[in-house]
This record gives sequence, structure tokens and C-alpha cells, in this order.
Amino acid sequence: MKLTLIEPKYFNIWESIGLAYISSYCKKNYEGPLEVEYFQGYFDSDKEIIEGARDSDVVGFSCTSPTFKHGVQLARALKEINPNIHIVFGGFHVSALAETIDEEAIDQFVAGEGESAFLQILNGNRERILCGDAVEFDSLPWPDREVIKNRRTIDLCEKMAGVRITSFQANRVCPFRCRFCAEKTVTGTFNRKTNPVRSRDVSDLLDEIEAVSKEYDLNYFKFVDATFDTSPEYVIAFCKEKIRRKVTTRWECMIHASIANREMFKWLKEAQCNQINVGCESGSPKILREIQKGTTVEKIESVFKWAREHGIERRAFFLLGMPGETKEDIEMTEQLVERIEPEVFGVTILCPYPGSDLYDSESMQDIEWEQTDEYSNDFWSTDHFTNSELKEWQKYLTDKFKDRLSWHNRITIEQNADMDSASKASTESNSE
Ligand code: B12
Ligand code: SF4
Repeated sequence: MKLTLIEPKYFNIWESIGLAYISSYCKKNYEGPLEVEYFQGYFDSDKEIIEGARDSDVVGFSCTSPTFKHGVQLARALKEINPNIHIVFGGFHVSALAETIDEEAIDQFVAGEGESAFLQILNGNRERILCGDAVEFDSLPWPDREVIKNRRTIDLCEKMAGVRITSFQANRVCPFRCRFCAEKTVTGTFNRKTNPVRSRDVSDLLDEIEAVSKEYDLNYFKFVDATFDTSPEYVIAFCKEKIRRKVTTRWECMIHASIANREMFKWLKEAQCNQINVGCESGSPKILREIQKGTTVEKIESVFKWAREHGIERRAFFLLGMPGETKEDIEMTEQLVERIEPEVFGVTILCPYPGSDLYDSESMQDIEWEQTDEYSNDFWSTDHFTNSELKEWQKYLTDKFKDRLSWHNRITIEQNADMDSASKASTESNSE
């Protein structure tokens, strides 16, 4: 059986850990010969992908909302060349919208986690929409980094940023339910009893980190977990094990302010955590409550204080355009940034991706997600602000904190400046 896994194109890139997990799980559990190939639209042209996948038995596409359209274009091209290929789509976009997608080139959808569902597909299950089961980490083999050509992304990071970095997964299921976020689409809404956080054994996690660091010569790593600190105990156990093993590689993670405590920071520092990334979202207590962020302004301030005391770098993300947000709320956000003094600051406009509570299937079904994200969001407005007013606020804040902007905010500003000068040039040449 030949299986090809494809991640369509997006302008920035990270390794596809999800497809790597599917590959290793199927290789371990499929009874019979299995050849697995992988393509990634950032590195491979459409021609290379189609040539490489055309003789496959099954092709699996992994799509977020912005990459879905390119995935469909490739699927159609493949079906035209070889109608016998069985095409499966999985990932966030189809997990949220499978029931509403009417596309002849797609034979099957997987909603949720893909490992056991994909194995069922290889074994002949042909239900149009298959719901993935939650798998325990202990039963999962490590992600197949060979198949996803992890070396390419690591080499690229070294070339672009001077660090050999890749990512690991420590937990599945986020213990929060923020209204603007699509996180729950794949692993489900957190529930202490029916859908608890699934954390990996720290010893197994560090075995993987050590083995991958050695094989790929890493000097930095991070986690794909949207919330790494699912409990202070887990973080401390990880740090202690890392220190005990004398693993000195520097790393970073996403921290949720409500879970973190002061003691955690002592261990993070000792375990060479270089940077924490915190989704603060707003400096207004009212907005934090309304988006169900699960934390408070005071707690966010404490976390930044503890991290600063321990010499850990701090990255803070904020969101504009929450329902009910007023000028006074945004001013509170601005003041919070001044108080917490993050080294890196990012501010985006709310983008209700499919899968988030704020996504509205009627008014948003025609949005071109491949051109729309929280950085280039031309549609979102609220009762208090038009889309251009939100963009003005975003510009005001990015100008004000321009010395500490996140990579993504910087790129967006550069792209907008390029577009402005291109359109100015075209206006000038038109008027000649
Ligand atoms: C790390 C990460 C990134 C990284 C790398 C993403 C990548 N793979 O290229 C970076 C920083 C580059 C990134 C960028 C973006 N991201 Co991002 N990202 C994540 C994050 C935090 C983890 C992804 C991950 O690796 N998870 C772990 C693996 C194991 O899970 P998984 O990928 O979901 O895969 C499982 C299932 O989805 C399923 N599955 C996946 N693919 C397939 C395919 C088949 C055939 C099958 C059967 C099953 C299947 O099985 C897998 C194993 O169980 C998620 C949130 C999250 N916690 O998942 C957001 C998330 C995926 N990102 C999101 C978004 C919006 C973006 C950006 C648009 C942001 C931006 N403006 O730049 C871009 C788009 C990038 C892209 N290539 O599409 C949204 C997607 C929402 C949506 N409706 O699409 C998420 C859910 C964040 C959120 N909370 O809203 N992202
Ligand atoms: S925003 Fe972060 S904390 Fe909130 S649900 Fe999404 S991943 Fe979890």
C-alpha cells in the first residue's frame, strides 16, 4: 500500500507533527507492507507533489483553514490524473466544517485526532466522515520525523534565524475554553471527567527530546502545545527530569497565566527555559471575562514579574476586536503592555476561524481563508469599531511598541509597506 501525506502551502512553515504522528502510528499498526511519502507545499511545487503522489493508493491532506483551498486544488488535479486514488482530508478546517463541505475530489473526512481513524481507513473503513478517537500518549509511537523531512525545516531555521530548532508535543486537550479560539476542534472541549488533559510521561518526552536533539543536532526546541503548563506539577516534573539528565538545550513554551505559579519559574530557569509565550489577549478585566480567558490582569502581571525576576524572556500576544471591547478597554491593553514590558509583543485582530465559538457559519461561509488571518483580516468589525478602526488601533500599537514586535507583526508591516508602495507606483504610472 502506498500512502502519501500532504501539507499544502502556507507562506511560513513548521514541521507537520500531526502527519508525523499519523505516519508512525500507521507504520506500527498496519498489518502489511506500507510505503509512506510526504510533500509540503512550502518546499515542493505542485508539479512535484502531483508527480510524487499520482501512483498512491491513499492520499491524506492536512489542512488549516488558510491551506484548505490549495489542498482542494491539488486533490482535484490528482483525481483527474488517477481517479482511483482515495483522498482523505483531516486537520482543523475539516474537523470544524466536514459536514458542510461538498467537494467531489474528497472521498473521506477525518474530524478530530487522526491516528486511529487513518489506520481504520487503511483497513478499508469508508464512512464519509470518520470521527477520530482520542489516543493515549503511552500508546503512540514518537512522530515519524524522517517521513516529514524534519531536517528541511531545521536547516531552514538555522539559515533564517541561526538556530537549529524543532518542536515536540507534551499534552493534548487545552484546559481552557476561550471563545475566540479553535483549539477544541480537534481534541475536544476540556472536561475533567470526560475529556481531561492527556499529558505525556516526562521521561518518554525527554527520551524523545534527547534522541531528536542528537540526530538533528538541535540547539533549541519548543512545544506545539497551545498550553504547556497544564499544571505546575507537570512543568516542574519536566524541568526536574531535564535537569537530572543534564540536557542543556534551551527551549520555550506557551504559558497560561492562570496556571503558572512562582515556584514553576525557579524550575523553568534552572531547566534552561529561554522564553515564555503568553496569550494575554487584553488588559481589560471585563474583556478577559467575556472571552472566557480563565485568567486575570493581576495574574498576567505576576507571571511577567516572576519571569523577569528569573531572567526568562517574555513574549506577549494581544487581541483586538473582542465583542464589547471599547476604546477604554484597548487603552487598558496598552497600559498593561507598558507595565509588563515584554521583550516581544504581538497584536492581532480577532479572526473567528471555523471551530471557534465566534465563527458564524451563515455570515462567514464565503470568507477566503487563504487570504484572511488575524494579521490580514479585512472583514471583522464590532459594535464599537469598524474594521479600519481596528486596523488603526493595531497600527497605533505596533508603532508604539515597534522595537519589540513579533516576527509576524514585523513581516505584516513590511508586506503592507510593499503593497502600499506598489499601489502608489501603479497609481503614479496610471496618472502619467
Ligand atoms: C504549532 C502551530 C502552528 C505552527 C506550525 C503549523 C504547521 N503545522 O505548519 C505555525 C506557527 C507555523 C502555525 C501557523 C499557523 N497557524 Co497554527 N497552530 C499550531 C498549533 C499550536 C499546534 C499544531 C500542532 O502541531 N498540533 C499537534 C498535532 C499532533 O496535532 P494536529 O496538527 O492537529 O494533527 C492532528 C489532527 O488535526 C489530525 N490531522 C491533522 N492533519 C490530518 C490529515 C489527515 C489526512 C488526517 C486523517 C488527520 C489529520 O490528526 C493529527 C494527529 O492526531 C495549533 C493548535 C493546536 N494545539 O493544535 C495551531 C492552529 C492549528 N493554527 C492555527 C492557525 C490559524 C494558524 C495560522 C493561520 C496563523 C497565522 N496567521 O500565521 C498559520 C497557518 C499555518 C498553516 N501551515 O496552515 C489555528 C487553525 C484554525 C483553523 N480553523 O484552521 C490553530 C488551531 C490555532 C487556534 N487555536 O486557533 N501554527
Ligand atoms: S486561547 Fe489558548 S488557552 Fe484559550 S482555549 Fe485556545 S489554546 Fe487554550
